[in-house]
Amino acid sequence: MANQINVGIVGTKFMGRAHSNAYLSASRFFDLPAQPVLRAACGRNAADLETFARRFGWQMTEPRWEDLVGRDDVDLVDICTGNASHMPIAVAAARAGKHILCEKPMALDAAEARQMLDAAEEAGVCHMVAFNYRRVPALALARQLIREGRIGQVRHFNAAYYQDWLVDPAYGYTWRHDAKKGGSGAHGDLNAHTVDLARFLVGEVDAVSAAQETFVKERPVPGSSRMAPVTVDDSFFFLARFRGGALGTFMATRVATGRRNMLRLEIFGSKGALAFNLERLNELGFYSEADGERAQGYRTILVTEQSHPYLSAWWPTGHVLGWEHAFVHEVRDLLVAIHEGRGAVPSFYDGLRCQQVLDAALESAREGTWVEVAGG
Ligand code: SOE
Repeated sequence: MANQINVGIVGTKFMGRAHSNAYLSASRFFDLPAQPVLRAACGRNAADLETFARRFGWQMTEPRWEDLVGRDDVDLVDICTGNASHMPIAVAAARAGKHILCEKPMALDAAEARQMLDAAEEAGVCHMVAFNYRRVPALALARQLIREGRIGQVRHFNAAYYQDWLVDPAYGYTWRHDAKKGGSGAHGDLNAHTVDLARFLVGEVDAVSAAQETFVKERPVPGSSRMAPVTVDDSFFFLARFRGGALGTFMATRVATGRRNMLRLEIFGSKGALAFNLERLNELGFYSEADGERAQGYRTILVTEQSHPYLSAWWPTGHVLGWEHAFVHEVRDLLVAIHEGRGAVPSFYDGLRCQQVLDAALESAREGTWVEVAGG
């Protein structure tokens, strides 16, 4: 059969659906050097797994991820499970010689991320962390404009990732509320995205100073009359010093009442600025000193031109994209990297660097001091 890459996916919930859709769309809208084959899907609930496989066209199902990673007819293992299982699945997949796509956050901490990177490098497989927002065209364009010097030297990177699905204290207890299973709360879930974007757009973070808070201390356990203690943050804020001298602010919260999924960036440079809001993801705010006093002001770039990143694969100018399209771009770039036998970006190294920043911020929140970021 023509070039193909056989995919095995672990996880059939939100990210499993987003990734499945991405493989199907990538093969329809991009000229791929190798076609993704949806070979096998693994999930804990048998009924959900059968529905998932049928709906997205996964050819086989596996009840155990240990069996899926060992299949000879799987080339790429896609990890869409809860945070605590990322490391064991990725290490097993690497040892079985499989390429790996792992959802964010990469791991529970930098030590696990290091194990994943070492296993993948030792196996010589392609590895990527699914930081999908790098591949929102407006943010890919932002990186181009920054690299071209259009805003001059970056002085501030201000990031907020606001959600509000945990405002209600009656929202039931899940693995995301247990530090042993989630690593942290909004911090690892949402700051992971903005720390990766900070590295993508500005550069390395050298030192952080953090504060965290859990506003709802316990939550009802679904299907029981018990309450369970919440051992992670509802909100996690930190200041950052970048290697190039810029200052940054990172705010992640899942109790930002009324903000459903607002990832906001403001990047201020010596000659201009950029602004982004995920709830208006086709738009990029741009301010340029070059416009002069009379014509100064922020303009909104509608990022739907054929010359904009990824857009030539989609619709005519002005026809906007959705939240799911960044995942299509992500798997397209991964499949090309695998076919060409080269590394994918963001790799497990990028995932480790992100985890090192997250870990330093957690230490800072505990100690109440500035903490230098390890590694790098
Ligand atoms: C929940 O906070 C969540 O699904 C995150 O886990 C995703 O990474 C984010 O893109 C949307 O919100």
